[in-house]
Amino acid sequence: MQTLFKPKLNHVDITSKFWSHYQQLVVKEVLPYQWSVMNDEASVDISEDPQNNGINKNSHAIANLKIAAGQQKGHHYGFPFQDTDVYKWLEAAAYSFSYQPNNDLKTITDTLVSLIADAQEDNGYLSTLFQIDEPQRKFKRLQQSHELYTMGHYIEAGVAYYQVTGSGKALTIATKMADCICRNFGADPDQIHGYDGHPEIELALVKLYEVTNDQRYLDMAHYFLVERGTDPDFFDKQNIADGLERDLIPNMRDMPRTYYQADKPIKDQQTAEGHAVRVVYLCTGMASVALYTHDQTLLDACHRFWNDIVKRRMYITGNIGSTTTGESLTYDYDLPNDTMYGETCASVGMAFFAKKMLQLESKGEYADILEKELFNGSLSGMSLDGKHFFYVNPLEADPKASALNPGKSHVLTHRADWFGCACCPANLARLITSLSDYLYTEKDNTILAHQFIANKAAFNNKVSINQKSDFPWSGDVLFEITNPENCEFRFGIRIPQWSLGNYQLSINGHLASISIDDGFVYIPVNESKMTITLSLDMSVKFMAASNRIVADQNKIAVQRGPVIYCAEEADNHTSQLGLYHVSPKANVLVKKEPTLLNGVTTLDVSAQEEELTNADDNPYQPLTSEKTIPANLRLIPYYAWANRTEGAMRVWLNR
Ligand code: FUB
Ligand code: ZN
Repeated sequence: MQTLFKPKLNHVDITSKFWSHYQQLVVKEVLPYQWSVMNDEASVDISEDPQNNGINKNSHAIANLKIAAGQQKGHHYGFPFQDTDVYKWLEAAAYSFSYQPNNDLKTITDTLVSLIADAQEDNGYLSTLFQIDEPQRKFKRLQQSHELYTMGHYIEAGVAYYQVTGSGKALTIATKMADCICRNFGADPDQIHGYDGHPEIELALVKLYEVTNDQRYLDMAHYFLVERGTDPDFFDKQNIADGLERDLIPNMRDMPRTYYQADKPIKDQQTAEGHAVRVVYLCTGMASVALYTHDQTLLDACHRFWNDIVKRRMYITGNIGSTTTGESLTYDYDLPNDTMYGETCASVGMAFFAKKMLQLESKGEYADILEKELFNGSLSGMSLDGKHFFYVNPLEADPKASALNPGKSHVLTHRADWFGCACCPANLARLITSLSDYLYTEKDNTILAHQFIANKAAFNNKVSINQKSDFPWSGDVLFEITNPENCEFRFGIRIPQWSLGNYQLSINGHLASISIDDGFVYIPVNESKMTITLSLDMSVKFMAASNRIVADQNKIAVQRGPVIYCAEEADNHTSQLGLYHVSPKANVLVKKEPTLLNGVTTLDVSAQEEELTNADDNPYQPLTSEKTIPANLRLIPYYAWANRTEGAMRVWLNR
């Protein structure tokens, strides 16, 4: 194996007040908190996962590794993929060292890497459930086992840890794992002609390929993608051979093959179907592989799935997953707001997919979605204290409905301490700590600045960029480019979709008019210093949904910059937020509230409030003109809801 022990230098420092706060929050609160939960040292109330799989005793994630390593006695507890909570946490911690070196934490993570190395079998295999309790069933029930998913998450963590700290040990665990996978899977007669029920290993193997240059890892990732669905009976055959009733996760056998994106080969899959997180991880894997192999069938599938998700199956907040049944996508324009799923992991995964698509193609629409996920659908997954999390992210919720309507019991109206299936908390943490990797895309002779999150960036050609802004509250962005060697390159700045008709660009103090090319304006740079200012449209926008989306017909959502707003009971005296009617011409007062919800801009919208009918009245009466009174409807950013008194919330307001 050719290993390039060259730790990556993180060259982007986030200076944005908004995001530095979150990055520090992860270091100070989120990582220590999650570590104590995974060690079963925190006194927490663990909610069952929204699918009610009956796992909510404790985390046991570190204990599982200790048992596999022979350091402790006992059985495995938790989901087959319980190890991934630890790996995602390790990955988040690794990225945090690039902006906040922390010796105490580093001692913990080094010890953890040693524990993982001890838990790993000599042949590279590592999945604690199977090592501890089901040694005969390794790779025998891939529909449910998550073994490759689990190892994929370690590989991502190991690569990150190696890139940031230079740890050869962390990387060796990953390469041993990948070698084990390469031996066991493939087209040879004695290999398994299959893949995991949950995509993830594909994108992880490409990350490993990127740091090792080992072609086998890229080929393996490619194999998993092209093999997927070619034998639609693959999982069923394995289940029968393993013993049909011996499910590892209840109900998973009953899911349709589309749930696993394995009903037919990817090249023939026309729409994005099934479990939302599986879809977006699969897409990220496809885009990652296509970047190096230029496999047109994979690229075509990326485009099909992207369009399907973004144009027909995504909420205005960037959330995806319209139903709790199978945590899945459903059908075009089916986007109910109060029974939906919108898993945090799916939004995080969508950000991964968008980032990869940007590497493939310089199109603003990918960065628009990335931005949407960052400021809305992903961020809503965590409370302002960093210790409470949403798994499901509704656009409309009422505590009473969640408590009393079983069809809404998966919709929490407060963030939980932790989950029996704790996939989301550390997934969001790793996105936040790696945010500096999401701001620029470099290709050929072009630097694309596609996010407006303030930062200081240094590029290999000695170019540095100091991007200043108070985004997302202000749309004024300043780029100071220093180019000591007078390199010639193109600087592409995204003009966000929400500002298309109204923005101003100045270069070195002179107004500039440059036509937009697929969402970007390109500025040739060859001077040693250049200053670019961009003023984006921060006016409040009343948004309508396509009238094909039945759930949003006759409704209005409110957006300012990239931030989607919502009405919350805590500000608006009633749980009946549907009594408010908003006109698209309503006056809005935009107010900076430095002490509210850690500093937000609120919107006070003049509305009409209907009178609530008497409880004893006949509920159905001939239509009369509604009695309304003028009222003020206060809106807060969606990501910040459920941080005060528990109450109702809605994004889509009645017209
Ligand atoms: O199956 C592993 C993870 O658990 C998925 O990505 C989440 O959606 C949750 O079901
Ligand atoms: Zn999740």
